[in-house]
Amino acid sequence: MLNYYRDGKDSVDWHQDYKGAQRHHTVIASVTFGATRPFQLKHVSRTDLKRVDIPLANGSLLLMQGATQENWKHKIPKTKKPIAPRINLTFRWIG
Ligand SMILES: O=C(O)CCC(=O)C(=O)O
Repeated sequence: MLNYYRDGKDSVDWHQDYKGAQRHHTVIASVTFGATRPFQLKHVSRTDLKRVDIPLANGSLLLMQGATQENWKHKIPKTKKPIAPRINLTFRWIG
C-alpha cells in the first residue's frame, strides 16, 4: 500500500491493521520517503504504558511484527508546522 501525505493536514488516526485472527503474528514493513513524521503507538488496554513516539525519517524502515497489531494502535498525527510531503510504503499480506 502507498500512503501520500501532502502536508501536515494529511494524517492517519488511531487504528490497528487487520482484523480478528489476521492480527496474530503478522509482519508489516513500512518505508518512509520525504518529510519526517512522528509514528505514534498506544497500547489498546494498558493505560500504565506510555505512548511511544518514533520519528520516521527519510529512508527509514519500521517493522511491526509479533503481537504488535493485537496489542497496539498506531497513528500519524496532523501537525500545524509547515512540512514537506511524505510517502509511506507498507508491505503486508492482503488476503
Ligand atoms: O504512514 C505511516 O507510516 C503509517 C501508515 C499506516 O498506519 C497504515 O498504512 O496502516
